Amino acid sequence: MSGRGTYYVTTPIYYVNDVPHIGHAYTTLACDVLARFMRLDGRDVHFLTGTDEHGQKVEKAAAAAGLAPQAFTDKVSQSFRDLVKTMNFSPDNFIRTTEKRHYAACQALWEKLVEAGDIYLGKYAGWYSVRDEAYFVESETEVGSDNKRRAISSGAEVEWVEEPSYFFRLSTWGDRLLEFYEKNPRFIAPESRRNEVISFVKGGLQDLSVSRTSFSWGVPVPGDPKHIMYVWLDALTNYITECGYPDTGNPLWKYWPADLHMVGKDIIRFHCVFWPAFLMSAGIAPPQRVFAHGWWTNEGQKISKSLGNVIDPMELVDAYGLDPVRYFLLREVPFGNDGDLQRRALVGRLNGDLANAYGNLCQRVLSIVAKNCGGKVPAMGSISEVDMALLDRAKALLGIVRADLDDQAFHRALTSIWEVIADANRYVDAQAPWALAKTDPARRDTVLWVLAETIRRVTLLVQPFMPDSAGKILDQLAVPAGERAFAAFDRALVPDTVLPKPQGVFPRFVEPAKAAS
Ligand code: ME8
Repeated sequence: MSGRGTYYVTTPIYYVNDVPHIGHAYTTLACDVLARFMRLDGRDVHFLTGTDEHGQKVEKAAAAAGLAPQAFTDKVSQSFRDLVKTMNFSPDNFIRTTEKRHYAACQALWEKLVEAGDIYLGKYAGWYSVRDEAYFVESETEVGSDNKRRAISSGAEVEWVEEPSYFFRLSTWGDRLLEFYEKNPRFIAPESRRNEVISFVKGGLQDLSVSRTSFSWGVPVPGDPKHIMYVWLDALTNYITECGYPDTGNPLWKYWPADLHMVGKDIIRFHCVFWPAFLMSAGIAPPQRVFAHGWWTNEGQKISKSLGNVIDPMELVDAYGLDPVRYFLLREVPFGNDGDLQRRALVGRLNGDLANAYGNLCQRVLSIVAKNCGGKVPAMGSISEVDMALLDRAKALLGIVRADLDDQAFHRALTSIWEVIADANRYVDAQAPWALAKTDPARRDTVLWVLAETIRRVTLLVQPFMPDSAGKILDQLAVPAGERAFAAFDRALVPDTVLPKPQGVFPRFVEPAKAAS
């Protein structure tokens, strides 16, 4: 699929006030699967993740840890880089907002906004939530029974802030934003989020405070360093810092505008309202798409530090294995919806979809081949209608998965792949190759070839989701490294190729307590 150009996909950059949790792993996983898929599909991919290191929230967390902000962010940022390794993510770069080049990009963007006449000096008097790093009008807050005022959307406490501040004339951007959404129907997904953003903008926008003077951990405003930039203006800029901004001659500038910013549903307003307005004001093209995914709960409960039920992705991987966790997170819940993480469901998928369906198919076919066909890819004789039906279904998968991933419908892509796995399992049962050994060895070989070939196609498409496991299965089919990209999808296994000894790839999960007894 070369010739389809570049593909730039980004995760939000994560606050370093705390260590990574399942929400971070989920967002980056979705991007990782897209990046891997697009690379295999011949696209020139740039996949960016990183950490958001400025602002009051991080400054407070550093103080609580008794560390200077830079030392603190160095430490916590590392735990996000460790997560990249644990989860086998494949970013092309990991950006930090404390990098020098990022300061330069933020200040250059600021100057463009000033030149456009969209920045003025005023005074902010209103509510601010440090946890959300967001401003709220009073009607977006409520006072609880404990007499504390909180943001209704997030439940985070707000505090009254009154300080000199630069403002961005967001109030003048409403019509231009609505026109932009109208002309670019794919800009916000899923549809429910698009409607939410449109009605927010139609409700009228207020000018946005874009600098703070009451603390200092951030990027100084050019020409007025008492002010530091609002952390969201700073953070959003990371996406263009990476491409070399303001140097649009930088070789990485070819990736802008980004194909996709993946975000959680809580940060859609920043990405779909503020960000395109900043960019259009500065004369820069907005990104092509923002997808807002849902939130996980833990066994039915909202995840929160105070409830002590934060899910550590590393722990999940230790308990269930990396690829099963990657599979489960994207298969269990229609992407875009909220989901509940239940261990019972995870084990069900691991044993059902992975061990019984896919693992068993590979194991059955490859061990019969090893025993009966001299450990070589069997000879393909004449192909019957049933053989062709299975081969055709496997062949059609690439187009189906490509279309699903264009819509970020990971669950649909996986469902389609697993339907072919189920077809292949039914075909094994119906054709019973073990029974053909004596009566019709040529037919047995053909059946086994059809199955091995189906496993090859399916596994090529499983690679982005479960890279290690798919790699092991392709090794067992002796598919050369150079034939694992989708350009080789329509080639076929070559009879007589020597195969390594088969080995199970998806063991059944047995509860540790039961395993010990
Ligand atoms: O928002 N389930 O960073 P962050 C799923 N620095 N996703 C969840 C989740 C859950 N239970 N909890 C959180 C920021 N998330 C900013 C981004 S980008 C220019 C700046 C997701 O570390 C959440 O939706 O607070 C968000 O997308 C991501 O974790 C990071 O949040």
